[in-house]
Amino acid sequence: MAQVDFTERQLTLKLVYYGPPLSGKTSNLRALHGMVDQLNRGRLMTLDTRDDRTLFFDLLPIFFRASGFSFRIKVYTVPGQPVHEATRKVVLAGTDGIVFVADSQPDQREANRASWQNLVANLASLDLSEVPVVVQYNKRDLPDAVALDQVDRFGDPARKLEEACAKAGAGVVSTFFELVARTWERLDRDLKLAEKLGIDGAAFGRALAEHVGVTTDRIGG
Ligand SMILES: Nc1nc2c(ncn2[C@@H]2O[C@H](COP(=O)(O)OP(=O)(O)O)[C@@H](O)[C@H]2O)c(=O)[nH]1
Ligand SMILES: [Mg+2]
Repeated sequence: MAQVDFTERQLTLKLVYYGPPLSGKTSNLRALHGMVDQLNRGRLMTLDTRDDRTLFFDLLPIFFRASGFSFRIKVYTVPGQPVHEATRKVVLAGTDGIVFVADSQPDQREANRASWQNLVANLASLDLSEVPVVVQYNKRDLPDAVALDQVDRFGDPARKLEEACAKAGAGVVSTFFELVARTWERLDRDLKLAEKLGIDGAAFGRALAEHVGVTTDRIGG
């Protein structure tokens, strides 16, 4: 759960990008890093092996001030390979919100499904089943991408889906803001953030948007 420090007037959120191997989690973080003002971000830490797969995790810290409060958002990715189960659990612990990056390619359906089931099981075991999950279908640029009305909605036919071409940066910021909004909503319900911090979700989103390039985020443009 988010850490609120009233003495230091500081709130720290932890967000995690989850999904099967090579779906584009690190690409999301790279694109996001490129769209955050330099003054408001820390170093993007990525740790890739030679075959392009994340070995441990990536971390992008974002920070900004609003209403006399310091906000820190720590954005992580997990390694997707089944063998890295222990790392995934450690990264997932205490998370406030999740983006599930699914791969749009038809041959990745099973990998998406396996990773989703792994996420659901890990959230249950960490007592995090109430944490908001935003589903992003990435690699929409590929010619064989499964049509959006035919993709897996992971058990919820009404589930809202985000579309992205993370490699080109499209859809990355809108996914991130959807996650931030849903995370705030949920924390506000449980921690009465707006009341305690004197800033509501909309104002929080606006303050964040001043430092993250919303205008550069257009699918196909
Ligand atoms: N065509 C296409 N390839 C992508 C896209 N996003 C990521 N990739 C590629 O998919 C591979 C895996 O991406 P990466 O971000 O490392 O995936 P991760 O394992 O989930 O962190 C890389 O070769 C990326 O260049 C996309 O939107 N479109
Ligand atoms: Mg990665």
